[in-house]
This record gives sequence, C-alpha cells and structure tokens, in this order.
Amino acid sequence: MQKKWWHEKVAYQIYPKSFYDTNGDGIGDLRGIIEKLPYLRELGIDIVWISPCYCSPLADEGYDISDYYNIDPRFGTMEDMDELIAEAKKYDIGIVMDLVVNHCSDEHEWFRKACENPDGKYGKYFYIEDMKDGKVPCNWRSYFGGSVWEPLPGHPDKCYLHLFHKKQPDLNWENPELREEIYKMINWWLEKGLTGFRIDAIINIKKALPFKDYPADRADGLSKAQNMLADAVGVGDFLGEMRDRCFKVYDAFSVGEVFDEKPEEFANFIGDNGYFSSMYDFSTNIWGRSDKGWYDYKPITPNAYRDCMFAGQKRSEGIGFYSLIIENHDEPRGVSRYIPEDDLSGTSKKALATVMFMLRGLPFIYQGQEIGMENMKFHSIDEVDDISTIDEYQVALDAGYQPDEALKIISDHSRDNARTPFQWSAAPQAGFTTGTPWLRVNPNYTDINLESQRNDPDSVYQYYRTLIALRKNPQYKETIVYGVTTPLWTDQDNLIAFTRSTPEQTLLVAVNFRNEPRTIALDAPYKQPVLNNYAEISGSKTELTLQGYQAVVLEL
Ligand code: TEU
Ligand code: CA
Repeated sequence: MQKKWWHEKVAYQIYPKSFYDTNGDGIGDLRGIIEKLPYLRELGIDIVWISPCYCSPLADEGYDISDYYNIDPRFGTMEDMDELIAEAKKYDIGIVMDLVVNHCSDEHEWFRKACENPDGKYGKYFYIEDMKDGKVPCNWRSYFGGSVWEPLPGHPDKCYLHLFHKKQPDLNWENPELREEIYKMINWWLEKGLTGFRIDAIINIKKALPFKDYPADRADGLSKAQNMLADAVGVGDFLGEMRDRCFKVYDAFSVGEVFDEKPEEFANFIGDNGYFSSMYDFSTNIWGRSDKGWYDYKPITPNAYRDCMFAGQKRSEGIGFYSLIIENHDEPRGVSRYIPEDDLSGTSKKALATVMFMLRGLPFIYQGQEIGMENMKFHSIDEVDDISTIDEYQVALDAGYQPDEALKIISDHSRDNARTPFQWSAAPQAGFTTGTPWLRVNPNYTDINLESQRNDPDSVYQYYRTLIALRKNPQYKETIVYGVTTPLWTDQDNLIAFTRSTPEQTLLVAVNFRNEPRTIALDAPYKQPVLNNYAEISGSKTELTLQGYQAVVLEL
C-alpha cells in the first residue's frame, strides 16, 4: 500500500449553517469560518470539509444545488470563498468542499430548461419518463419517503426521478454530456486551490435499468432504493472516469460517502488506484437499522460497536485507509448514540474519542464533537427542520405510535441533533449569533461550551487536542498512522482493546466501556503510559485495574 500525504492528517467537518454567524442573521457563514481558522489550528486540524455552501433553495440544507459555480448569499460570496481557501493555506489547512452530483436542485437552470423542453439537450440531463396509463415507471421509494417519481412541472404526462427529495432531481450519469459538465465543474473548483472533495451519496449515480418494480417492503407498496442498487452494475466506470479526469490530475484528496458498495469491489474504491482517496466506514452508524424506519432501529451495544470497528480495520488492512467518524451532519451525536445516557460524562466521551483516534484510518471530527456536544431533546415536531426527520416522524405515526413516542424516536435519530448551532460560549445563543439562530441552540450550552473547556485542562476539548497531538508526535506517529490493528480480549463484554504495532513499536489501547472497574492482565510489564483519561492507572504494570470508562494507551 502506497503512503499518501494525507494519511497522517486530522480532518474536521463544518456544517456552515450552524458553525459561526458573523452578521447576525442567525445563519453561519464563510466569514465565520475564516474567523475561526485560528481555532481550528489550535485544535490541530489539517483538512476542513465544508458541507455545501453553493447556491441552493436549502430544501435539503444545501444538498440541493441550484448553481455549482456560486456561493449562496446566505453563506457569503465567491470572494469570501477565495479568501477562505487562501487564509486556510496560511494555517496549513486544506479546504475540502462537498460534491453533490447524484442530483441537483429543481431550481437549477438545467432542470428548468428540461421542463421547458423535455426532449431537448437538458431533458437528457435527467431521468424523465412517460407515464403509462397514469402510472409511474417503477415502485422505488425515495430516501426521504414516497415514490421516487414526481410529475414533471408543465407536463402531466411525464415524470422525473428523484432518489432523494422531489426538489432533488437525479442527474443522468449515463449521458456523457452531463458527465462532461460535472468534470468541468470539479476541475474549475480544483483550479481554485481546493484540496479536494467529499463526495455525496455517490453510489446512487448508477441505476439498475430499465426501470422495474421490486417486491414491496412496506405497506406503501414501495421498495427501498437499496434493493435496486444491489442490481446496479458498473458504477466503477463512472467513478474511474471521474478520478482520471479530475482528482488524479490535481492530486486531489477525495473521500466518498459510500453506502451499499459491493464487498468484492472494496479495493476498487480505496485501494492504491482507488476511485477515491478514502471513504467513510459507516458500519457502526448503520448497525441496527431496519427497513421499517427509525422507529424499528435497535440501539447499538458496545460489543456491536467494537465488532463493527474491528471488521472495518480488517477490511481495509493492506488495501487503503478508511475515514473514521463517530457522527456527521446526518447522524445523531456520537456520544448520545454510543454511550448510555446515564453514563454520559467527560470521562466516557474521552473514552469514545480514544477508540476513534487510536484505530487505523483518517479521523474526521464533526463540529462540536470536540467539546462533547450531545443530542437535542425535541419537544415538538415544529422544532425540527430536517426533511428526513419530518418523514420519519410520519412513518412512526403511521406505524401506530403516539405523538410523544414518535418525538422520542426522532429525538434519538434526528439529523437535526447534529445541526444545532456550535456552542462557543455561555453567552446568549451559545455565542453562535447575535440574532435568532435558524435552528434552536441546545439548551445545555451553559454547561457544554468551548470557552469553559478551553480553560479547563481536564476538558473533553483539551483531551481531543491531546489525541490530535499524539497522532502527530514523531515518537508514536508511525504506529498510530500505519500500525497493524490486532483486537484483544474480544471474549469480554464492554471492553474495547487492541494493539497497534509496527516492527519497532507496540501500543496497547484498552477502553473499559462500562461504569464498573475491571482488571486486565498483561504478559509483561508495559514500558510507559502514553495516554490516560484518568489521573492515574491503578494496579501493577502487569495487572491493571481500569475504572469505569477508563481509556489508556500504553507502550508495551
Ligand atoms: O446522504 C446520503 C444518505 O444516504 C443519507 O441521506 C441518509 O440516508 C440519511 O441521512 C438518513 O437519514 C447525503 C448527505 O450527507 C445528506 O445530508 C443529504 O441529505 C443526501 O446525501 C442527499 O444529498
Ligand atoms: Ca450569517
């Protein structure tokens, strides 16, 4: 496996709408990111992925792009973007943008022209089909609920395909002209000095054609899009072409948001000549999911979390580098998902962070994770903005849940958990804005905020800084970045332990993922402690007692 410049880096995801607002309109902006670059440097970040800030009606919060070549005025201007890229360089930070090319917005010029003339050039940029006897071509369900087919505006006899929201028409990648437009756009951005792209929902660009029904998996008579994806062959042809025409030319960093890849194709995705530099390991995020909807999801256990993580280490060993997350803008907060509510504390949050940072892969921190931000408790569906949450609320009601039960379900899973404004300080609105925030600030900001943690050497924030510094420490870097992962003591419940080793060095990572102490026995005394989320390690150098949620890294 070839070494790449980005392997030793640490990445950070910014959800711009909720990061920092500089003009008091309640919406985070690019100037807010520029202002916080010194903060990101202080934390130790090298790569920043910014969720979409292109022109957009924000139906899916920017994942519905109406102009790929401009910045939405709510986020700023192209001058701000140029300044951000240039300023970030001074801090040795590379900017990665979101590449959303499975679909665009129904307000994009291409789609408007397609509606004007479905048989013309732009009609072929989309999937536009004739209705047959008033029936749509197939029974696929959109990721956000309902049929993937919607009547084409102005043409009641025709319909267009949207795997996501109806305001997100799918682009037709089978059309070489469309692909050219996309590559031109990508290269235009890379020419500006971007470090690369995070690539959205990309597996969906290849459809199983011709359109046909699949067995219904819910009472709505529809079938989830994944059933179709399992039959779709040849996504690699598009991805390889995009790599060769764009990413390779600029030696750009690319990280794929890939779900539902075929296991035998894994190496094609992130091997030495992979379609992408890296891709996310979502196995813990999707664990326990159900076709029925969020209401039927199972809560994940520490053992399942461990199994997913170790499987990912094995899958990628010798092939490539996964990107590791505990959360992102589509997920509940990681600390709320992976730690039982009664056990939530600075200590347990540090324990979770230790696992993520000590495994092999590129760590991506999602904004607020570094201060241990938690899920929101929603008291009414009116507090929710996210289209996916609104759909799942209805799905739960349709399944017979009472409104308060449905609220509890979405509180556990909502994408808006991660989208509440960043908690900068204990000032009004968590110091995020001087105006009214677009989404309610989590009321726990008086306890959980950056300002207080900055001054506290024992804070979650300072622990994250330590983890990042450790990854870059010349004494341990090689092992932490490239060392082989070997799981340990997997017969014990709620213990996440493994070694990372190179021929020269072995680090033992042991995380007691429960509230009671436990003892672990080593074959030989360890050399020295490298990291510990407690003040000390009890026991001897061969028999250690780990306290509740104690996490240690030891050099053997
Ligand atoms: O997500 C793709 C995706 O599969 C998710 O929609 C996932 O199914 C969903 O979040 C579960 O609730 C990407 C983006 O990350 C997401 O924000 C967008 O909504 C989506 O693509 C469409 O662009
Ligand atoms: Ca603003």
